[in-house]
Amino acid sequence: AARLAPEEKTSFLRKLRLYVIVGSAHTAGRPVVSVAQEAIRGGAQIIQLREKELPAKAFFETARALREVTAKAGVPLIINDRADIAAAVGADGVHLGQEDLPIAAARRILGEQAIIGVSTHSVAEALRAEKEGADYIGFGPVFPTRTKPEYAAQGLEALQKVLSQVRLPVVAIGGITPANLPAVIKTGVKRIAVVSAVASAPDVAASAALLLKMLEGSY
Ligand code: TZP
Ligand code: MG
Repeated sequence: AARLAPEEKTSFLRKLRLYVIVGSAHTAGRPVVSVAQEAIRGGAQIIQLREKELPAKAFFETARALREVTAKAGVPLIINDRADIAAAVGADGVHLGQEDLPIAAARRILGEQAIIGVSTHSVAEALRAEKEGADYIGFGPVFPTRTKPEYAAQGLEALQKVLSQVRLPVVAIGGITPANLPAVIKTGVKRIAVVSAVASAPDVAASAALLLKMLEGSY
């Protein structure tokens, strides 16, 4: 299972820099598990499995395989949307959208030690997630992205506003690439999550390594 001990959770999230999201829609036809392994080799510090189309059975099977490789690597695994699948594979936590289970309900399934993240798209949503007991918030899309085309880009100023009002660890997400990362870092944000910039890249490990290096230069 390789779950983080309760006292490790907060410090892990504070130190987190590079959050990589994988899913079968975003790995350019390559197996999700091998893409995740490459991302970890490059420096991904946490892996999220995001499957929006797979039936529960196939989602579960991928999650179970990812749990094995992430546990071996000592990298936490987060499951998108599905607290039940997270519990069933012994994942470290769940990432909830605004239409998913409430945080308290997910905690009843996963326990106090679970990492619960919430997707937010405005300052108000970010503050609400903090009040409701999230461990971190994702904020975005910072830039327009084909990975989540139904959401309007929030921009760097909104990100800055969230950073100034929220005490939880904030993870910037949406359209982030090595080209625009310097501008993202200038807002003061320490953590980013990416899908395509790593999972769809020709060289997954090298792409993760470059992003991590840029983030670490930002202390
Ligand atoms: N939430 C906000 S933007 C986004 C999610 C899941 C997609 C990020 O994908 P990419 O490919 O890194 O832009
Ligand atoms: Mg969701």
